[in-house]
Amino acid sequence: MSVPHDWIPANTPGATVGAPPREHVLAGLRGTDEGPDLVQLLTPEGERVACPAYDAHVADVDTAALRALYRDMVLVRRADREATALQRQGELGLWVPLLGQEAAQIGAGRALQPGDMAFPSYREHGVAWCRGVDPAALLGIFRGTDHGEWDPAATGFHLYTIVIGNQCLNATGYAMGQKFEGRVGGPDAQATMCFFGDGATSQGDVHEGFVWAAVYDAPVVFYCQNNQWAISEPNERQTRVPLYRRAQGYGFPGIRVDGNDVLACLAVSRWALEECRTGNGPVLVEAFTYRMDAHTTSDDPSRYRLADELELWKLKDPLERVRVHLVRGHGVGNDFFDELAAESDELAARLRAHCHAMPRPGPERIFSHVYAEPSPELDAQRDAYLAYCASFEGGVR
Ligand SMILES: Cc1ncc(C[n+]2csc(CCOP(=O)(O)OP(=O)(O)O)c2C)c(N)n1
Ligand SMILES: [Mg+2]
Repeated sequence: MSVPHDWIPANTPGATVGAPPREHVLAGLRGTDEGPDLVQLLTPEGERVACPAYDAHVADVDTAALRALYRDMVLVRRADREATALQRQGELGLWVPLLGQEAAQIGAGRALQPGDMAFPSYREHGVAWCRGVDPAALLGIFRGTDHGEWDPAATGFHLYTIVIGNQCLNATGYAMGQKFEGRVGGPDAQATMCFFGDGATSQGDVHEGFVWAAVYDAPVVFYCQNNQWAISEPNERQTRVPLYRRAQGYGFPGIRVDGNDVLACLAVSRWALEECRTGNGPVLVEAFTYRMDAHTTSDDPSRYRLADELELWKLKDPLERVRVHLVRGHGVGNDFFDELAAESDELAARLRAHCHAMPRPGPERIFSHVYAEPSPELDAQRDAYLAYCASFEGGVR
């Protein structure tokens, strides 16, 4: 039994009564209350704590496996920082940083099995990595040369979805398909995992996905990365109860996990996916984390949040706690960290070279891959556009 917790702050003003008072705004800005039900296996100080409900789900994670999880997080962070730098240098039109959410994404991504399907939003570069999508393949979307060049069927990783919450409908539909094909229960059981943010929970699509999945027992894990902010809107403006508790109203379990603890995210995700594979889906997982950088490179978070909030979350850094645990708890020495640093440098250099070498697409490219079958109307539009481009001296590129 969890300790009763007063989730609704005293003196909460009526929803329609003007601007909220200062204390209310500050409470929202510091909306870092983890609450009594947080699942945590590794503290911010790198100490492994017992968690009877979930320990068994990571019993196989030995030193080598923990090093591999740490390596994943270091490399995706490095790819993320490199892409952010490329945007600042004008090589990408935009980038969506994942900084701070590495554990939430690697824990979930490594819990997925090859037959499972993942539906990302636009920040899931860490999950992409776990599904074997090279970070270089993400760059085209943000350089404007393609709409995502990986194969969702081959990788089990759907294309990025910018329309907030929309992928919850697609994921639920896909999970229903898995169910219709007899993929629930049995040796080749599959599940679907749907990634979305705290702000997305206010979208109708997410609600509809929840309702549909609940009443048809769809094998889908709804994985909400609560990074505390939806651009400039704090959690305070999305909900009056912790997000994981929303699941209760739909009739399925909701778990809040420390989203900066890769071991806990792995354990909870494995459990949730197994529930779905064995016919006990859906499940909601709220990974309680923090977006340490801007929403996108077009955003300036200093306009709407306090610097001390970021300082607080730096102490809970998802990479640092694993590094400390590897050194103190597993005797991992400098060689490992030095080699990893060299590997991340190589990855960054490769990404940079790839970005510079990406061919500029011709004007006809925007018309390709719109439909699986040829479309006479679209062909006519393309021809008219190409003729228009050709009417300029030297053509238009
Ligand atoms: C339907 C829709 N409405 C609005 C937007 C603009 N928009 C882009 S990101 C975003 C905030 C999403 O916040 P959250 O769900 O918490 O995800 P996060 O970006 O924090 O990962 C909004 C409103 C959009 N892309 N789609
Ligand atoms: Mg968010």
